[in-house]
Amino acid sequence: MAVMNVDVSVDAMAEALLADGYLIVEGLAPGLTARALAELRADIDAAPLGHTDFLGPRTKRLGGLLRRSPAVQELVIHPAVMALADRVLQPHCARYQLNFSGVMHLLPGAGAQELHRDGDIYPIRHPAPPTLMPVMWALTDFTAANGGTLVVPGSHLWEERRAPLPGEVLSAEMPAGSALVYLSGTIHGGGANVSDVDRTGLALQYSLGWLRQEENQYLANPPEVARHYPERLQRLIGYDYGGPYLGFVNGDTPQRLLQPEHDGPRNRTSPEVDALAARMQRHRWGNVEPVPTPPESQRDGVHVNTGPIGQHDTR
Ligand SMILES: O=C(O)CCC(=O)C(=O)O
Repeated sequence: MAVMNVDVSVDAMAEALLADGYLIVEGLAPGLTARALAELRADIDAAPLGHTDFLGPRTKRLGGLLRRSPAVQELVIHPAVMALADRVLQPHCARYQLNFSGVMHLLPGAGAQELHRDGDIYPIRHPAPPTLMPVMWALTDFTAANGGTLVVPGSHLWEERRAPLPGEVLSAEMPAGSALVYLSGTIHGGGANVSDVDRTGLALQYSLGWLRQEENQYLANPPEVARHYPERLQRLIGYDYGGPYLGFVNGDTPQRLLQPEHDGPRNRTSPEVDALAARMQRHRWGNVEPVPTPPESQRDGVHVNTGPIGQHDTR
């Protein structure tokens, strides 16, 4: 497994993450994860079990974590994670953002989750540039027996129909305080908990700032709540431009809503965001195939939808 300790340079970590599709950083923030677990404990105890096979009838889930736990707020903006997102997501956007915050708490007896790609929430075919960089923090030890996340190394580069062979699926074993970082295209899923202890994971995911967030961060953290967060966190959850002309409010930066004293220029973008956008890579959507123009004799003058229905693979 691509396991690294905190002494490894962020460049080396990012290189491994982009090559293998995942990375475990051992012992990244044990103090913070212990605090997060303590702060979330009562809410985890009260959280409902999943009502579908995918959500897991023996798995408790909890969202909207930032307002529940100051330690989670610190984990969201952990410097090593930000440095990885700078290398993985920033090349494809002007701003990256928090996409999702959630606890996945596997009780003994939880079955293995269906393997999947988190990037499939968007209609973009694989392989594709990363849209997401999910981070699974181990709030308790992750073992193969208690349901440590199952990961398929290299699957972010596979043709999308390729299914993993049993020998290609690894269990992300890591002590509490470690982080499993992976990509939108990496096949993964919760493992089966065949032990007699609970497994608690804290999923914090980041996405390109021009995409809709999976968890609605503005409703999870409305202005009266977000006003008390550090500015870095406010911007990361979306109280910022998502790119030039994306996400302004009243023709201005959302920061002015949270910080009445904000005195930047009133604008729908900013020079900084414009400069970052100028450097980002632009992609052609991989699944758009040009439809040939039909011969003149088949055109009726008004009917422009010429693509034969059923021609395209819809999975
Ligand atoms: O619980 C885990 O280890 C992974 C969960 C997951 O991938 C999901 O719920 O989408």
